[in-house]
Amino acid sequence: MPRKLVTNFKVEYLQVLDNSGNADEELMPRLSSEQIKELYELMVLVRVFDDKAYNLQRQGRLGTYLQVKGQEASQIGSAYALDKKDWIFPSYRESGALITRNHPMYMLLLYWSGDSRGLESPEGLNNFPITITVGTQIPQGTGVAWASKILKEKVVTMIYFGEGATSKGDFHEGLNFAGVFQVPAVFICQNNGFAISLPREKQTASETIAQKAIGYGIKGIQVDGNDVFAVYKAAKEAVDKARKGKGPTLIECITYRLGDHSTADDSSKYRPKEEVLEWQKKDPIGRLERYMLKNKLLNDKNKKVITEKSTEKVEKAVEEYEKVAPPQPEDMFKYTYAQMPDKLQEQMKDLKGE
Ligand SMILES: Cc1ncc(C[n+]2csc(CCOP(=O)(O)OP(=O)(O)O)c2C)c(N)n1
Repeated sequence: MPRKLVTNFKVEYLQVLDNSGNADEELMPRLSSEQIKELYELMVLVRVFDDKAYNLQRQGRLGTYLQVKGQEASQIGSAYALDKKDWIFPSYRESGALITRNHPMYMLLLYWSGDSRGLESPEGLNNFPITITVGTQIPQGTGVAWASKILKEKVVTMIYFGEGATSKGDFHEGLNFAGVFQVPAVFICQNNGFAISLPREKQTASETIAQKAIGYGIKGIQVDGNDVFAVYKAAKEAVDKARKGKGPTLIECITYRLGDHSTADDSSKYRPKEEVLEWQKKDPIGRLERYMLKNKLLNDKNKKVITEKSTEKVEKAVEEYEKVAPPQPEDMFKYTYAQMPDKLQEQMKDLKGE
């Protein structure tokens, strides 16, 4: 069948809240004052958690950690648009999305100490485990979304990844499949400027990540990823559309990683200090604060209380994490085979001194 060649396309860009904290009332998503406060509290909690996890690693109390810092609006604004029964597929940088989805903070710390028990999603929470292998969660999440469609569950799957992951085959396979089978998935690409030290410009020759959706017959949209209202609005529309059986969406959140790639990285080696300082001025939390102060949703007193409460919650999580007894050494033999091969049985006996 002959197809019409599309020679002209436009990628929509959405910003609701400017950096001075002024919202475009026409574009403002439907959010109550309570919901705006909840978004703010989540953003502060995630920032406090993130800073604490980083410091714990520096003190030798955590194995490794990948900071969210700067990307809170992208993660919290998107996860906030989901219902409890929906699924998320996070990468390693998604503490913000996971905390929004009620994954216990002490378990996140446990995971980053190298203990896989920290990834067990508590009963009733549809959070898939963190994926370290770049991009593999994209086709997996697409498959879960397809299953929801087959089962007519009206459940949406939100899949998180960075712009670097879009260079992997997994991204293209996942989006192609999602487009062909019109699965209820929302793809959240956090374009934070870098894949470790590789800048976005060297990652892909395409002008935007969002336009890649067009090749798969999917809607693609770019949003200001440091604007929690824009992210929430785009995500809510995409989630509602997916739930109605109207297909997937790719959302490119333009944001910036304010910290290093990981606790094993030194980003001053590959990006100028001035660039980081420029993005610090666009901090998503400060932007929401300015909006809330102007609209009398926040004052200096309750701002202080919110930070104190977050610190208390995080300190409690650290205490709980440090109380967890280490796993049994023989666990390392247990979960690969249904029936343990003789060699492994021998090694396990050795370990136990039998
Ligand atoms: C398959 C695979 N290749 C390489 C790596 C090493 N690695 C870890 S993170 C990363 C960069 C990913 O960048 P991006 O997708 O933009 O996400 P970001 O870290 O910026 O959130 C790479 C190459 C990996 N974990 N998995």
